[in-house]
Amino acid sequence: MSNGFQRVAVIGLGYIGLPTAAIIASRGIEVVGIDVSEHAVNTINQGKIHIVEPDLDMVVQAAVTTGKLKATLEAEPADVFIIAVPTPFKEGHTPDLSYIEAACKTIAPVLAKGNLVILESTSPVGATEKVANWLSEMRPDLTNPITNVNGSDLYIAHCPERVLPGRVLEELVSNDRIIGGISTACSEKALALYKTFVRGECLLTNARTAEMAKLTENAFRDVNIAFANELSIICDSLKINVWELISLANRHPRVNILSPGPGVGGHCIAVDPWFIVDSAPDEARIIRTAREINDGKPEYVKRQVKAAADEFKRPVIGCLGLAFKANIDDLRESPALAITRDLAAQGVGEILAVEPNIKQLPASVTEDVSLVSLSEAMERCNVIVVLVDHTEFKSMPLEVIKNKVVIDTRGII
Ligand code: SAJ
Repeated sequence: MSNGFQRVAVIGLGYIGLPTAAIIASRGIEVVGIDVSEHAVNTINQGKIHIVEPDLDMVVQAAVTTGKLKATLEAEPADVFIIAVPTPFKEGHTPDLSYIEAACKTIAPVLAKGNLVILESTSPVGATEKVANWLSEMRPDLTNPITNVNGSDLYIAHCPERVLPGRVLEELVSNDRIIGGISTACSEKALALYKTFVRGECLLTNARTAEMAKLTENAFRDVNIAFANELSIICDSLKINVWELISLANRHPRVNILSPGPGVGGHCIAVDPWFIVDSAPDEARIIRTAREINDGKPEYVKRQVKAAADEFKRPVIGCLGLAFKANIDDLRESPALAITRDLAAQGVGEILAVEPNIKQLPASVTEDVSLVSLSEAMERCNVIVVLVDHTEFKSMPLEVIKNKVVIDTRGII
């Protein structure tokens, strides 16, 4: 079912853009993926993938082999342009929209009357209107939906992605989607596109509400993780096992406490709440505090490791996991990576990192950290810090950790 869309362009072939491109291609629509990375473009055109995501390799390979998906460095005309580029923050936690602006510059020359432009990148409130204004400046010949509510040449909408890394292919299809058009006509046009591959419900609203909904979802999770992280520190000082405590409290029918950890990582939950704080600095008090609590957790873990290492003449510390969460290779904004790097930089001991999902250490940690197998780390270390609950670590036999000091930030041991 193509709903009249012949060709879709996806700008940004990362964790969201590539799976989205591949799924749309799998529905028989021609998809062109545009990326600034030559490596990504070449890899995809060989039917391979440059990121780790379960089953994505098969879907991409099938889409490329059938000729429905190709990747390019330059924009080409299409009916729909889906922008799926990163929105990090700059100094002072203010949103950096430069990748979105660059994506607009890339597509502007090939835009035509009737095109639909969808912003999927997580964005601060007002960003979709900015896209409409930028495109208007870049292509004054095409009328935009802000100033032409009753009919414009371009249709522009925000449809935030909500998929969980590790379950992207499933959630892309099954999750409900929020579609916020600049005008109702924009929402309806975008709805027709999502209907081609989304089985979940598509809920229509305006662009600003859609932007805020996405930020709210991640801020909700951040606040709840902050609660768990704060509890873990309180429990340490009161000599209570926080994992036991949480499992007991969660037996209450209306209590559902999340899991403490070494801090919150990734490019979403650790970033998006700041966009709300930036838009409403005086009002967003819990949201800001939650960010500060979660950002403070790595310092707390480092102090624990240092105290444990001080008990040994030649401390060898096994850092289990570098990714920002279990069973992925994504090291972006990873507290585990930051803790490992800082422990090495502070000379706390010899640092052995175990990360089964990567083949080499990122440049930021190569000095004084060795990437080793789990068995080598277990043979040599006297302090273990569990930073990520990867499956490989969960099945570790208990005798290998006998006589070692264990700091388990994930509660797997
Ligand atoms: N974490 C905890 N304790 C928990 C849950 C998570 O410490 O109980 C940590 C994880 O270890 C990780 C971080 O939080 O470091 C974030 O992990 P996550 O699995 O909660 O979420 P993400 O960042 O992988 O994906 C989130 C999802 N948002 C929500 O669940 C509300 C996903 O649906 C979004 O699409 C994604 O952000 C995004 O792209 O915004």
